[in-house]
Amino acid sequence: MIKLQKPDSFYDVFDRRGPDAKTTHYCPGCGHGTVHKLIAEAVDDLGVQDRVVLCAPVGCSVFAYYYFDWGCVQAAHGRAPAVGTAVRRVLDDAIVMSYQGDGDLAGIGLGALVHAANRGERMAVFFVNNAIYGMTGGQMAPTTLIGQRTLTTPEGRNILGEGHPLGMCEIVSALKAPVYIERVSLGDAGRVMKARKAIRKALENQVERRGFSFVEILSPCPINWKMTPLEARKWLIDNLEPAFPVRNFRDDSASAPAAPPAPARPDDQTILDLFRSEKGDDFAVPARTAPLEDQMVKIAGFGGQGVMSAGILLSNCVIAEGVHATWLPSYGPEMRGGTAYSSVVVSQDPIGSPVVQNPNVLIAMNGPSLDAFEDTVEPGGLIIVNSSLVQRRVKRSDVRAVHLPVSEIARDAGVIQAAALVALGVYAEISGVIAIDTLRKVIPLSLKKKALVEVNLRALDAGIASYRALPAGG
Ligand SMILES: Cc1ncc(C[n+]2csc(CCOP(=O)(O)OP(=O)(O)O)c2C)c(N)n1
Ligand code: SF4
Repeated sequence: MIKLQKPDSFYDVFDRRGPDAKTTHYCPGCGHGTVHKLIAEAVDDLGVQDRVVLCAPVGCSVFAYYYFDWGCVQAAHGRAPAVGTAVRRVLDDAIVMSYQGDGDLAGIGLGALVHAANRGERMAVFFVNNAIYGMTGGQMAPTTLIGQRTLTTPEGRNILGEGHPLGMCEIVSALKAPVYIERVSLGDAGRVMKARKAIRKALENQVERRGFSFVEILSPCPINWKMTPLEARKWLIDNLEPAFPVRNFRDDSASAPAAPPAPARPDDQTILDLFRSEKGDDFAVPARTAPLEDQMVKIAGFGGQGVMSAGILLSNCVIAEGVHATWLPSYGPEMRGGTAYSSVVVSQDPIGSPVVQNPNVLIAMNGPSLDAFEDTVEPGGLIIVNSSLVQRRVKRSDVRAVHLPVSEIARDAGVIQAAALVALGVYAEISGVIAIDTLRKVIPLSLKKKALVEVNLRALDAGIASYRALPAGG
């Protein structure tokens, strides 16, 4: 049934920035609005609005989330299929779709698209092909036609310099996994009705848990084609359609097997029990009872200082005490001697993101780390500085700074590689984030070489003793 009214899947008001922006931001005659409407109507009809997660692109449709009243994730340029893959893996029941332009999908994001298609990710990809980079003002796109004039091909696209237009349905058709592949057009009302059907089919496949669907929609960009909306529709039919034939490329929807439901994910208690049982029957640490403020920890230094293993150790201790933790490693691009840091988030509530942008705890194991991250620390936060290698003091006056020669302490204890562990012990001592006793129990389980247990524990104790011996305030 065709409804001549706003789909429920659209917000009532497109409340973008400020009081004045309450309408669509698309140019007159743009195809994006039409495609939005077709998708919103299909979702309404299928009754799945509450389950939709749309991975929005970079391009003119970057503001998709201002229009659609459902879950939206903004992906980096071209990476919507990769983000969709992640969403799919954690939300088994979601209706996952990506919405992408030609620069986004066929240019910068070609790899992400091809691999998602090749894996047969259970998602619907809506590819809006207007043969130009719309948002940035009309540069050549991978799908720009031979001879088509754009900002970057003022004489027209030339095969010799710029190659041939990429047929994305043709490329996706070369892969075995995709279930449904169709190219449609917005050239006139009849064509829009066919586009409507294809979009619906791709979403039905989602509802029925059937694989990867790809719908390419030839769409006008009057402003960058330098035409009126009517001229643009005609040009689309006369020029785009011959280069990109409108047709079905594959429809295995009826025969493709429906994905079985993913196994139920274990609850937090089960994960904790598993963790404890993996560590051995006699492993037990007291569960944490005192409330804990969220900790956003960055342990930064260079390779060989133990910044990664200190982060893992912290996370393991926290989990052993029954609290949530995430650990995220980050390595500099250098082969050797580059910066490396681990980010650890600790919270009594489930953690949404492992990224630590503004730590409330920074352990700076060398000078470049302090230089890079001192200003990012939250006011009132804690900075522990390895004064063996950092020549200067912390400049900030709105944070607590503790300067301790942790490399020397570790070396004197007999294990220079435990420098970050020494700093971690000091952090635990200052903050109470984990019990020192928990650290002492988890360290032996974390070390592959049992001969190193004793020296590591000695380094830990020496660090805590040095901290206690500091004048008040560190
Ligand atoms: C990493 C990165 N590179 C480049 C850009 C600039 N940029 C923004 S939109 C765009 C092209 C979008 O074109 P298309 O995907 O065809 O979508 P349309 O705007 O035509 O809908 C580019 C290159 C960016 N935002 N990020
Ligand atoms: S520039 Fe083109 S694609 Fe972008 S909103 Fe305008 S008409 Fe649409």
